[in-house]
Amino acid sequence: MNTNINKIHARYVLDSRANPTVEAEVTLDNGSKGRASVPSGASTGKLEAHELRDGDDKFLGKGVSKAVDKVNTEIFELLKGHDAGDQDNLDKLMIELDASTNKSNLGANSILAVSMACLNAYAVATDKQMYELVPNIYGPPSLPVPFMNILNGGAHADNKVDIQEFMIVPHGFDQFDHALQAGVEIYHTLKKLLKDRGLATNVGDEGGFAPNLNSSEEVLKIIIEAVEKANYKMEEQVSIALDAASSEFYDNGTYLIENEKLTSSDMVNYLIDLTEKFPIVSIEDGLAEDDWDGWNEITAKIGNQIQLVGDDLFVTQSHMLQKGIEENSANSILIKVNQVGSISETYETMSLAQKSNFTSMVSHRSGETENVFISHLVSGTSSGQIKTGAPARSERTAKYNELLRIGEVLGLDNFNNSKWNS
Ligand code: 2PG
Ligand code: MG
Repeated sequence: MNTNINKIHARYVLDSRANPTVEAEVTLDNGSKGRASVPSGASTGKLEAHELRDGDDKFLGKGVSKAVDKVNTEIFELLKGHDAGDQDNLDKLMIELDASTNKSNLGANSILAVSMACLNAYAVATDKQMYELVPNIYGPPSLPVPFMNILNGGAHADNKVDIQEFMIVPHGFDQFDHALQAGVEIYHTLKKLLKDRGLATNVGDEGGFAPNLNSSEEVLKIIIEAVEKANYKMEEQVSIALDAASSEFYDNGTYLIENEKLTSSDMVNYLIDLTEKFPIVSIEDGLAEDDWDGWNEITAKIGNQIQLVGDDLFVTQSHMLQKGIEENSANSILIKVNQVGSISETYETMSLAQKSNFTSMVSHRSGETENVFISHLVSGTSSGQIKTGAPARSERTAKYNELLRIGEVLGLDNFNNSKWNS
């Protein structure tokens, strides 16, 4: 079968925050078509691959017409006639044409849209699901434990909560869909609890509630109440994870959290204290991207019990992860395809993580589309962990719904939860 690229066409579409983003459509010689659109972050790491935006007066500077043009001209000319099944080659050609260190010439948004659309087209052509084309980095395909962000703060909400994401981790279930159901029931129970207390039930960018609570402890207490009221057992069935996104409140060696100024060591102790008081199993970006000493300190102190996930710290890039491995700065990496900007580099980073005994949590961005590639990425690599927001807002549920569909093939009981169940 001829799966060479015949046509690539890009357009702008809108993401979940009313900003334009790039969508690419790839047509192969045999007529098969694939399509993909790219997400966009708000609390971005400094070293993320470059997102090419127009910066003019349209869309408040956020237009992507330059990125769309790059796909329709330079990238199409480059990839025309190449086999859509050779992902490494396609990505390598685009990276070479870009020739910058952070994809600033073509834009990571242009490159990634094409990279994912080619995989999608090849899956259509070969009558496969995308997860079947993804390398089995951590093991044979499986369904992940969902890290469901049910309460939003930080840059994702207009409230006073400093920690960006409070996630429930429904791990103590025999099937993925039962875990999802628990997450949904807890979400609704939390909504009712907030309402009963006269607190706002409007939601943040990732679908979690964004009430005006004053401290992380207050948030954690109400989440535990919701879990128990929904008739689930804390720890045995459901645990808690955080994304502090602390680069957002770190300046000049100081963390400004809950109206207090903390040194790096104070911040480490603040987090350790939270893990001692609450059933927290995973903390992402507890320390800021520039605070490597803080990362090393927290990993030395609690890295053997708590998953410490580097997001802004590693920006999904293997050379940054390598530094973290050498310095023992974390034990897990967040995987966001647009932080690195191509599928094959994402695989490379995840393979390095796997070889180094780091876990990988596959992640959405706060600005999302209906694209479901990450559901296939997490299932195919068998990384066992996905965070893709609350079980609300269609751009979030699209990912959970795709996992339900994948589960019909893999078996919904093919649930990769053993890490969390003692
Ligand atoms: C994060 C993400 C996704 P953003 O910090 O982990 O939850 O947020 O996409 O805004 O970087
Ligand atoms: Mg993060």
